[in-house]
Amino acid sequence: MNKTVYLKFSFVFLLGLFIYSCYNEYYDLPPTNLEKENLIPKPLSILATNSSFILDENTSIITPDEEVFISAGNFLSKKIKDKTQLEIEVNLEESKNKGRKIIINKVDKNTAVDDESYELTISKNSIIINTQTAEGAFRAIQTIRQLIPYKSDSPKNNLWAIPTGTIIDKPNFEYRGSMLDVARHFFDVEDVKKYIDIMAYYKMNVLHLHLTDDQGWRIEIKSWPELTKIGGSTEVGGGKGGFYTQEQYKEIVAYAAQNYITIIPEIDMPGHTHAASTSYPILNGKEAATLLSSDSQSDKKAALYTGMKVGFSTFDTNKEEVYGFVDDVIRELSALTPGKYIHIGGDESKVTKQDDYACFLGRVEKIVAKYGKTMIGWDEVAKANLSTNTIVQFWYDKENAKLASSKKMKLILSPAKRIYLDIKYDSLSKYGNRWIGYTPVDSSYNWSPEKYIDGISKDQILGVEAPLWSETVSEISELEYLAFPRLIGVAELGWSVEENRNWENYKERLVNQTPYLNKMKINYFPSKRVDWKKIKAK
Ligand code: TNX
Repeated sequence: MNKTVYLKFSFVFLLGLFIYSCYNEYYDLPPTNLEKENLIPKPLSILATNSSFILDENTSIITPDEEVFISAGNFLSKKIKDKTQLEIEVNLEESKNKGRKIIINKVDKNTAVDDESYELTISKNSIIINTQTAEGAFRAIQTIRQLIPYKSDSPKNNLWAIPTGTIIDKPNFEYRGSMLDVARHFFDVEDVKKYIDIMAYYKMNVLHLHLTDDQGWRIEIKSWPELTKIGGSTEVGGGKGGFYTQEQYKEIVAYAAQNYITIIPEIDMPGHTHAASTSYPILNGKEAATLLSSDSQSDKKAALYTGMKVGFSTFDTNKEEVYGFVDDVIRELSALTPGKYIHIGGDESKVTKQDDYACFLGRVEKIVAKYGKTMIGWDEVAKANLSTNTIVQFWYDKENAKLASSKKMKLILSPAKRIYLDIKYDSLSKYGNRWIGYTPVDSSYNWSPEKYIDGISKDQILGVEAPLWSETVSEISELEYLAFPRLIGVAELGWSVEENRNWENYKERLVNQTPYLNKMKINYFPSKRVDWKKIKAK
């Protein structure tokens, strides 16, 4: 062999070795198992094919040429950047022929298939989302986000291995919600947005805002300005309170919509209305009499309520002005709310006569319908004579739930015993209410909405919602302490079918949420019922 041939041979050999070692870096990753990933909520079905899709700087995202799909692609690209620092292009012409692809593929509409369902096929060279809607793509994107490890599989090459296989997924219930009580203590737009981010990550799709109560009125109503000027000026404990301007409320609605979450506003009536009646004494003649002789602003403010009792206030349901008021409020709120539901409360109206209560709700239901919306009320509304379209939110009295179902009304399940996020975990809980006992993390997860109330079958249940009443929490970190990790379990109760839910398996997946919870700076409660050291997440 002469020298040139030898040199050429060595060059080719070394080049080969170099290419092989690069490939090695790329392809010799340990086998994976998609079925064992820490996904929450658990998908309907998973089939693992045991190798890896490598996410790196050459990966790109391709979407259908429709604004909603492009936004979904941009959302994924942004979240990948936040987690890995990789800049992944969306629909860039030059990238079409190079690198691996994440493809959102719109399939033909089949009415038998849910809008939120998706099929995710991850192979070595591509990730394909098959879905009918951008909403389905958005849910699939949360699955992809959860599959990207927290640490790069090769920091040198900045690449991230995603396990291969196929996931077929759809929600167990169409309604998967949470509620924030911004009335007892006010939480600002940024706090609500953070809550929305986390809900979306776990595929929840409804955020109910409890906007009014005895202690505060939190939404600007232009035709009744004193509601926020007076009624929004304090909160439990006498803090400064606050309210959303209509612009701010719209900002929340729009942010939620980008995350495929519907906002449901609640105006609680005819009880829980002390703040409204203090702002406009006409709404309740009796309470007006208890005001100081003049009704100046400072006197009214002094008459606001900053305690934690319930059940002492009511509108005067026999006054025509009250219905004019309700009409104005529902009209303004409906115009700001694209979702189909308006919640009218209806709970704990202990000082409203039963006949007056029923008559009031019948009229309110018509007003809600007049503005094209469907009414939701807490379980007591089942006692009034309402239409079958009205939705009943079960929270306490199973008899009310049964009554509603006998009237063919649909139900949202929010059993206080299981998924009231404001209930203390145990006797050591720093915050929270305890009127119904304690709710540790396991008992919050370990129940079946499908079987919770005798005689109520799954088809009568719209879904589940976890309310968080805020009497005892005034800071977002305190609110988070109560909500997390319980809310994550509720997300699984809503999305995953009963056969796929299991506490032992769930708690392993839950501990592996800590990198996400830490990254989001969420002040979760480190319940001893879960072994937080068992973390495997890379
Ligand atoms: C009951 S739930 C209430 C709220 C309280 C909550 C405290 C419901 C419809 N009414 O007014 O804040 O308990 O857990």
